[in-house]
Amino acid sequence: MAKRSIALIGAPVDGGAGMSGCIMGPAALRVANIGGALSDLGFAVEDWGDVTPETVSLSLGGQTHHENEVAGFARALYKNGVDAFSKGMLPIFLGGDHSLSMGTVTAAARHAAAMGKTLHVLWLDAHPDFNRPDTSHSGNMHGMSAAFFCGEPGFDGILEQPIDPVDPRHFHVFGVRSIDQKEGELLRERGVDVMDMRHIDERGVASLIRSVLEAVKRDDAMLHVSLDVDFLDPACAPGVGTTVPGGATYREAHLAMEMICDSGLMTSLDLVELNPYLDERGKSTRMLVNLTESGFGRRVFDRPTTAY
Ligand code: NNH
Ligand code: MN
Ligand code: MN
Ligand code: MN
Repeated sequence: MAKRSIALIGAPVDGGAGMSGCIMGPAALRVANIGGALSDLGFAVEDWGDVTPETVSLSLGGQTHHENEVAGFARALYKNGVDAFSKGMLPIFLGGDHSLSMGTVTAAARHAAAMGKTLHVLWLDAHPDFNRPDTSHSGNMHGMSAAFFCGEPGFDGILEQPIDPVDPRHFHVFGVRSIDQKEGELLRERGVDVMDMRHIDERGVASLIRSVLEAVKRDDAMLHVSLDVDFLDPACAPGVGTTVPGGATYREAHLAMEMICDSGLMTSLDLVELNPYLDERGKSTRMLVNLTESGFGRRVFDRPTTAY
């Protein structure tokens, strides 16, 4: 398979999270040389720098926080994302809190629709981020991004144009262990593919990830992967504002990324919620770079057939 060019797109947004610090995420990932790591794996890498958020004035009502900052970044990311896809590139979005997926996933969905395809989203996260403004307890928009791109109501004016909603059955949530009550009801009503930690413990990473990749392949769809640092166990990635115990281990997370790589199906990636202020000597930043390398072909030892 020909290697696609990669566009690194920085998104230093942190108004969507409950605490600040993700604004330093893109800088930390560059300090850890994410671009060089991908070049070493044989990719042509362009760093597009950090996007400039647009100026937005809207109110979602309720107690939603920082909707203008979040919408400003979402609009800029949407445009940059569509641009990268139309150039045939694979964008990697360097976050920034998880609200940035409001722009990145909608861009992928727009490109998929323009190509007559559908989009699947694999959400590696302790949380499903499926709250709406009217179900959220916190008002934090990083907990709402998936509800937005799946077409739930209550988000008017985030983007200027109508979105191409992701089919909730094509939204695969992997590794969750913290779900708010109304959020859980909504996930069930909409038929979201929820794989919680118990599923992973009982069936293992390989069989679950394989089923996701098979669905993507069956649909001849695009695949957006969104990697939230809190997917990982706090022991291997403490640099995040919302650590939840019982997360994916180093080995589990690598296996997921290796299988995604082998499938050749991933068309875009978010690296989100990294908070360097909370990190321990760059540990979480390096972990994210390391997982990205696995997602783009780093191998311990090449095997003749694909694992997937
Ligand atoms: N569900 C909570 C909320 O909506 C927490 C979301 N926090 C995250 N999501 N870190 O990944 O506020
Ligand atoms: Mn998240
Ligand atoms: Mn999370
Ligand atoms: Mn399908």
